[in-house]
Amino acid sequence: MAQFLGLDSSTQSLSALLIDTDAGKVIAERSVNFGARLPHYHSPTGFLPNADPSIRHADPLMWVEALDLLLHELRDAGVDLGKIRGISGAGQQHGSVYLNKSVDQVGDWTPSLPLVDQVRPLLSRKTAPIWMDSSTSVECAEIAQAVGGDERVATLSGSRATLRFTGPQIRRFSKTSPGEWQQTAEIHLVSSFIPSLLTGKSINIDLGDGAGMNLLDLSTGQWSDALLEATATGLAGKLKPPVASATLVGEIAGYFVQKFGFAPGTKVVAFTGDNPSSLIGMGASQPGTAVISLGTSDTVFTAMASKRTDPRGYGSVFGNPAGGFMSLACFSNGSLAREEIARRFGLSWGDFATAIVEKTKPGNGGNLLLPYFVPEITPRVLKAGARWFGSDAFVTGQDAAAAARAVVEAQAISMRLHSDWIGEKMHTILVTGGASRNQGLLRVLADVFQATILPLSVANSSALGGALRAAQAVEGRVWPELYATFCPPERALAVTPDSGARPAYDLFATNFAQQLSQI
Ligand code: XUL
Repeated sequence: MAQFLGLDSSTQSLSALLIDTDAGKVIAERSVNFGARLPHYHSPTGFLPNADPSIRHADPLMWVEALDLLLHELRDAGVDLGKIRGISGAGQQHGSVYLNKSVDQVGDWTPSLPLVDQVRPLLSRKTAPIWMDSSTSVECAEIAQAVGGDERVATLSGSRATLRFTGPQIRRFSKTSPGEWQQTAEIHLVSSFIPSLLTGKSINIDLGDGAGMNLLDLSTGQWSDALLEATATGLAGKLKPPVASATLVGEIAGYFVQKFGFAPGTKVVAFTGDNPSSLIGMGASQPGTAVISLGTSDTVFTAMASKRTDPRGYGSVFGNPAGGFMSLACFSNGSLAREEIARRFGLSWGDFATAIVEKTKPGNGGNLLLPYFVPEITPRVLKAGARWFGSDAFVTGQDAAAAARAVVEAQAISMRLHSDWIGEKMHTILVTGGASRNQGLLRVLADVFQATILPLSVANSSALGGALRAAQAVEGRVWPELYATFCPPERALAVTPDSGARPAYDLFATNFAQQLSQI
C-alpha cells in the first residue's frame, strides 16, 4: 500500500484527499468548512467582515484549528494515518502570515496542548490579507515606480504589480503598522505556513506559489533584490530562499505522530498555490494541454514551454510544480454572466445547448455581446454593464437563442484573445467546473480555439494535485501513470473542432476586439 495525502487550504475550507497509488484509488476525502465548523472566527465565507470592501483578511488561527479538526475527523472515520508515506498540498494563493519568530526556534509542538494555542503567541500580525484584498493600489504604483515601471515588474516577476499579490500587501503592512513590521521575523504564504505546522519547522515557499508575490525573479528562481528593496525595508531577512516544488522539505512533527498516529518520518513535500496544484491535479502539467475551469469566475491556465509575460498586463505567470512555468488568466464574468442570460431569457442549460447546436451558427449572424455584468478583471472593465450589438431583435432582447450563443461566444473569444500571449498552440483543452458538460458550450470552445475539448470530472483538483505531487516526489511515481489513473479525461464526451467555423471566428475575434477597444 502506497498512500499519499493531499491537503488544500482554500478560501472557505481545508480539504484532505488520500490516495493509494498501488490500488489506483482515492481512499478518503474530507473537508472542514471554516464558516460552518469554526463559527467563533466570525468568517462565514472564509474572511473577516470589514466595512471597507477592499479589505479582505482572515484569521490564520482558523486555518490552524481547521488542521487539528480535519485530522481528528480523518482518524475518527477510521483512516489509518500511519500508512501515509508522503504529504503535500496547496494553499489559496497570495495570502500571507506574519510571525514574530521563526518556527525553527519553537522546537516541536506540545501534543497535550491544542496547536492553535501554541501558534497564537507567534503571530506578529493578527490577521492575514488574502487574495480577495484589493486595498493596495497605492503600494502597487509605488513598487512599479521604484523598480522602473509596470513592464519591468512584469518582466522580472511574471505579473505587473497586482493588488492581491503578496509584495504589495507586505508593503502596505510595513507602512501602516511599522511596529508590528519591526517585530516580524518571518513571512509565510498559506502554502508554506501549513507545512510549517505539519513539520514544526520553517518551510520554504515554493517556486509555483512564490511567483504570485511580485517578489520572485522568474529567470533566477531567487527573490529579486530590486523587488525586495522596492517593497519594504528589511524584507530580505524575513523570507527563506524559495525552493523547487518537488523538494522534500521535512518530516511530520512528533505532535502529529502522537496525536493522530502518523508514522514517524512521514515525508512532507513543499506545498504550492492552489492553481499550480490544480494544474497537476488536472493532469495538465505538459505544454499543449490547457485547462478552462468554468466557475463563478472562469480561469484559463496552461503549462508554458518557456517564460513569457502578457504585454497587456492581465495574465499572470506562476511556477509549474512539474518544472517550468504556467500562465493564468481570470475572467470574473463566468457563470455569473451565463446565469444572468439564463435568468433574463428564462433558459435552462438544455436550452443553451439547443440554441447553440440547432438554432444559431458560428459568428451568431453578426450579433455580439460584451458580457460585463460585473466589473471584469480580464480585460479590465471597471464599470459593469453588458453591451449588445447586432440585429434589432438581438439588441432589444427578443432573440433568446442568439443571446445564449452570444454570451458563450464572447467568453470563448475573450479567453482566446487573452491567451494569445502564451504563444502555445492549445491542441487539447480540459474543461472542468459546473458548465463543463454543456454540449453547446463545448462546441463553441472547440470551434473558437480549434482544439479538442475534453471534459474532466475531478472534484478537488488542488488537493489531488498535492497527493500526486507527494507520490512523485517521495517515490518517483511518473506523471503519465498518475494522470491515467487519477484524472482520466472523459474521452467519450470529447468535442472535436469544425474547421469550417474558423473564418467566422477569425472575423468575430476582430469585431469583438474592436468593440472592446471602444469601452
Ligand atoms: C489566483 C487567485 C485565486 C486564488 C484562489 O491568482 O488569486 O485563484 O488562488 O484561492
